[in-house]
Amino acid sequence: MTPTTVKTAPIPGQKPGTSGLRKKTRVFMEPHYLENFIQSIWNAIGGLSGKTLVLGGDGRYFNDRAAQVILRMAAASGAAKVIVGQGALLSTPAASNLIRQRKTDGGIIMSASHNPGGPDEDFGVKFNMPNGGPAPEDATDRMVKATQEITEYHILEAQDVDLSTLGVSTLGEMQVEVVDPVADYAALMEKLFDFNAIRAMFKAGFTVRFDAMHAITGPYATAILEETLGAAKGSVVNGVPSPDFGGGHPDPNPIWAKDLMDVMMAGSAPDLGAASDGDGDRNMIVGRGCYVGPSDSLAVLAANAHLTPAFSGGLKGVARSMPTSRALDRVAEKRGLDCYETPTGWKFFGNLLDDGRISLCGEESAGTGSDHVREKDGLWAVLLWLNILAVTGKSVQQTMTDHWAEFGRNFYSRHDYEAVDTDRANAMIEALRAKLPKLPGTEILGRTVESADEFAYDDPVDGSRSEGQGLRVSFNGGGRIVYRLSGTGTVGATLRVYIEDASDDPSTFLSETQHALSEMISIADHLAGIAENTGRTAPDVRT
Ligand code: VG1
Ligand code: CO
Repeated sequence: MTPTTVKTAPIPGQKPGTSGLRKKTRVFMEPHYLENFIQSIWNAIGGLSGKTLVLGGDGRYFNDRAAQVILRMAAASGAAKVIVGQGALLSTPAASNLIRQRKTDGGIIMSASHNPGGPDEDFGVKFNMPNGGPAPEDATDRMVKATQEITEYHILEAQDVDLSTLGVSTLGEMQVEVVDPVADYAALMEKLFDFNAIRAMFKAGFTVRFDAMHAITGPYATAILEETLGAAKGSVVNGVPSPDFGGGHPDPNPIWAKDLMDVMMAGSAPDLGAASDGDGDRNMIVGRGCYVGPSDSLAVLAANAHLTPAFSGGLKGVARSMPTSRALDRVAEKRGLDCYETPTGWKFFGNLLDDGRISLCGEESAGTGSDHVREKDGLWAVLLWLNILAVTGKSVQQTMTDHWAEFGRNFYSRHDYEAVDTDRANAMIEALRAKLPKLPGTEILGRTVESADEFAYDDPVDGSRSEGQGLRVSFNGGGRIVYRLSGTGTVGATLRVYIEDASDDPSTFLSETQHALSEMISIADHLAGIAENTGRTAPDVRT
């Protein structure tokens, strides 16, 4: 087995977005496409000689083939060892945990997360750093530069490695260790939460329905919820990962997890419903007859985390991505916690977590996490909810009602316009950007603009600056609209409009969200001219 060197040339567009490089699967399967990007990662991190990596993915179509290519390329570039999840599977948080537990030099996660999978859908690759977190911008910038300069890549000519059997084998000079994808992660969860209290709650009749959406969390949720904690058999549904996620979008929101929503809104609903996404880092929480928006979930977790062993000493501080609702800020203020506002994408939380400034953070897109790993973590969030409910004995609905009574409510919704013509979307954002300086003090459909700007972030730990992170317009009284273009889509542009309005009037707390936001929704359209500019009269997805 000798390494071969293959001549290649740069392929345009190999630029990681919000979370790794995502493209159509067929693009990834084109000659040299995957190889160029993987070699560029090696080149950007100073080579692989003597290094140890973690490798795994969410099991989507091409996951198994890509894993074999990546292993042969790691061996050809002198890696000492690659630790692979059995079957080349690892959820994103489990991969982050393995990188940390085994103190590796980083890892490759094969996933396009909530994007659908299959030969005509999406694939993705991302590199995580030795801290277990997504590569920050300076590292991805180096990768992009490497993709533009690449002339050759190195690969071993060899048969496939058997990834179905646990244990150590060799590929050329490199060790390949196949590990149980669930074991280390499950052990970590047991350390963080009061499993006895959750077990007792299930024993007393508490019911849960966890929809794994045919994606990676199935095996994790079955092992932890059913086999360890004693939730009834069948509590985990759609629990076997499939390469095309059963033909659906593995995106845990009321649209794509509609089956779960229907069950939870029916009379005989379980006490807690939850769902996770393609790679297991997102979570949706829904109580009996009560959907919990991700921003509210984050705020509830921040307010109650101290009830669980993981946070018994209290939280160090909290953080949210900029478009996430300010419900978290209300909790932080009342509890005297520092609250940071970062750009969209988990990579921006890494420094705050590493520096010990925060211990809990999240995004409106159903991502919640803590310092236990350096990724958002879907099942962890569900376990945190379960632990809190086991301590308080409250229902989800009661938890929400009490939370709003104590902190007030921020109504919140994200409206997505998918596969919009890229030029039109860019033109709309540009026109709005030009308008921002003149907005403060003006009145739009009865609301006065307090401030308007384009968000830029100065990382307080390493001083790096990230510009162009979304246009935001805030109104007197706590209303806010944020506009940004998605960095994870693979077709045209996806316009995300984040709409928020604050209320301290208890008589409004149980209002329906879209209704409560109707004024702000009209303002959002009026201000940016969404209908004229995109040709769409309604969003494709409302979360
Ligand atoms: C989206 C979400 C963002 C999240 C990112 C990756 O990005 O808005 O909050 O961090 O997906 O999540 P964008 O650029 O499309 O808005 V995942 O679960 O897809 O890795
Ligand atoms: Co994800």
